[in-house]
Amino acid sequence: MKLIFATNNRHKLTEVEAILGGRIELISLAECGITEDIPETSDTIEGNALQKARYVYEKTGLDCFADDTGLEVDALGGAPGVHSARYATDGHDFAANRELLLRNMEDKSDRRARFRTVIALILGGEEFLFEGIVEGEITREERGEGGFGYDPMFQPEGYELTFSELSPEEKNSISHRGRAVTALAAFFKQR
Ligand code: ITT
Repeated sequence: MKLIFATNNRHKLTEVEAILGGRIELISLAECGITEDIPETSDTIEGNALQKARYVYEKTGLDCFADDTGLEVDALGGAPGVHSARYATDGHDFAANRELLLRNMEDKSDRRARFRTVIALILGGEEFLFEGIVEGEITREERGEGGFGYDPMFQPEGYELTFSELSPEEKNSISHRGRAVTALAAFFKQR
């Protein structure tokens, strides 16, 4: 089956393709002629995922899904949360976002945090939501080269390595997005 994945983030596309392992053929936004930035103006992760999926469904009339992810840090009252992409600047400046987070965490001893992903699927006009969460902590410095976004400073619970230091397969097997996509795949298997 074919599904549009409503994302402009190529790292996400690669990750989700790897997790689905060819069971579902993903169509990118570029392939269906959507080149503009899709608005993400909701104040919740669920709301943004739905907003992105509805935008694409209204434009194409085709089955599609979008994911929205937030990094929720306990010592910062859940920030950056829904604002994770634009924490430091208006754009998606991963390095600037990490730098600001490290600075805001300098004097914090409570390092607990979690990544939360919500996938919104629109299938034949019907809407479905899937969630994936991974608990962990914010490290005191960046470590590793892999992944993207906040990966070099997020150490998942039970591991001594950051998401950037784990292999893509290891990250996908325990990550927020991995768990949400696994729930999505199980939903299709059941139908
Ligand atoms: P799209 O909306 O086009 O899908 P995006 O980059 O805006 O892409 P999100 O709004 O879902 O993606 O994610 C917000 C930010 O959270 C993102 O820019 C990254 O900085 C961070 N993020 C998301 N998933 C991540 C992951 O697996 N590892 C590290 N950081 C992640």
